[in-house]
Amino acid sequence: MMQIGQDLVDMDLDAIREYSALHAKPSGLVLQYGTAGFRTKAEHLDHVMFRMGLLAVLRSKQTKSTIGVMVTASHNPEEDNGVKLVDPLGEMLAPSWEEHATCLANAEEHELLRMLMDISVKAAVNLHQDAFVVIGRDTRPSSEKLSQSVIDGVTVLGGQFHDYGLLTTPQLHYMVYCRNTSGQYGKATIEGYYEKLSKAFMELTKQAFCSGDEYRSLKVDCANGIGALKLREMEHYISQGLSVQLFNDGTKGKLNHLCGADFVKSHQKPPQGMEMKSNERCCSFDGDADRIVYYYLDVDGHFHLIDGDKIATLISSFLKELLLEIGESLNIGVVQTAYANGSSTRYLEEVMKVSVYCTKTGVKHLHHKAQEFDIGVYFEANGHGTVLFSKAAETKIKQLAKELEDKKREAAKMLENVIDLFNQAAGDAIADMLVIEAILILKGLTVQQWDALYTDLPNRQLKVKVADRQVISTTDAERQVVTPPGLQEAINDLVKKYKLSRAFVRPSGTEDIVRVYAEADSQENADSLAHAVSLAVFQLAGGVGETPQPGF
Ligand code: 16G
Ligand code: MG
Repeated sequence: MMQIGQDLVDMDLDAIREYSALHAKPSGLVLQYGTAGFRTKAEHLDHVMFRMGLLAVLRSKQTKSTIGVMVTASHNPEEDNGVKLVDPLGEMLAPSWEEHATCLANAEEHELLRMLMDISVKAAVNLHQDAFVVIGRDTRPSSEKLSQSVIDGVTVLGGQFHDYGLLTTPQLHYMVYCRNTSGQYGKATIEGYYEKLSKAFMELTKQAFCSGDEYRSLKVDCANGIGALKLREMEHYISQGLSVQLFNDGTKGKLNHLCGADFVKSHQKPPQGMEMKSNERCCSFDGDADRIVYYYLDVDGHFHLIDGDKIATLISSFLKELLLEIGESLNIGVVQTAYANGSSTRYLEEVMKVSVYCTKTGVKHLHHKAQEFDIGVYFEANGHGTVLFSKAAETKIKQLAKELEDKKREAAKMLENVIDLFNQAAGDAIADMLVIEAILILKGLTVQQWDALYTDLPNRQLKVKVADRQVISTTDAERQVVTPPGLQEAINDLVKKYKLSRAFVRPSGTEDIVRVYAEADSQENADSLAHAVSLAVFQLAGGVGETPQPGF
């Protein structure tokens, strides 16, 4: 204790106090390190950014590794912002450090030094260790200034840093991972990222039989965000295999406004600003390019959404075929959340015969579960996901790619390229897009054929405002309500009234609301069930404001 206290003295307490005052916390403001970091209106975040700079230094010292800090609020409105820390292997911050982050962000000015000391003691941080932090940011107008505040926090604690400036969230994860594996995984530069992904993509698709234009062109809605800048930079690396046409590239519209993956998925309609002809393959990224959904208009002008569930299905069936070809019985597991469409789960289990698991919402939960398999495919319905290969599976595949012959060898090489394409960390819209495009080209599948794998059950998502959303607690991967009493029984009774129906509710981890999900045999029934469940939430969980109305 004394020793740590002494170390802190070495750290120039006056400078910390002085800098902190320049990034003063509005007193009384309380924020949580939520599902994906801190997220709120940008004007409330200056002190949080400074303090996350401080925390990143402590985490870096503790792990003796480079730590990442990403300034973004993903699919939230342009006025919001947020910050999250990236752990040494490109993973989400460890849960115990999420708690430290919350404590540090909420400490009042006069408690800050004490809090830094507490964290250092609790986490056994060696304050004499060097620290290195890498920083990235999205295109929000507030991001540049906020990332400067992160840098202030890093430097005042004596940490060194590299500011990558504009990056997608997955690109920052990539940089962190590269730096902590001494470049073995790839070069920790933006060119390194493009080279690694495009090389794997070009190799994967070079055998493709189908090379017609319809297979090689794709329309991309970039949500007016960072994805547009980065895809434009990457375009020429992949142009021989795929031509991308960018929409909502940020030159006119507002970030995430009426566009982007979250808008398309939750409204189940095309983004504004995109010219769609029937049967053309289109996709949308979210504001920091870690989510992707596909869609198209059929000849009657009907909109068809191809969400994360169908992406997981396409990818896992491709991987299964390749494993069959090389004759290796590596186990594949598919991880979903309660939002996965019932049809997708049935198709994966009954037709494809793969094991499916359900976890709580939030990439870290899916990621954790996916690590249990040789090959863990995980996607949230909202389009956030990736494939994880265990180290053993990766080694095995790389060895087979050398040893096997003919077709088997080709299959093993393809798997090797898939490994190289998927980012090691949480999902990456660019990597996912390249894998999906490669599979469609290789299998000669049109977007309609992909869509026809199974038919989604009609579904509806609604939000309900309540006084305190924490009164709702859940179990069974959020599929059952525990409190308030009576709510689960009410949901059960409502679900019984419809065919092929299912419904659940959970407090949002990113907004001050309760989310309601319902699916049933028709859109009308899904809507009606969702509305009835919203009313039950409103009545039993302390609804505020207007009673939920039917109709959308
Ligand atoms: C965050 C999560 C996403 C999750 C969403 C749920 C990460 C990187 N992102 O965006 O995975 O689907 O939150 O939001 O974990 P909700 O709790 O408001 O429904
Ligand atoms: Mg995102």
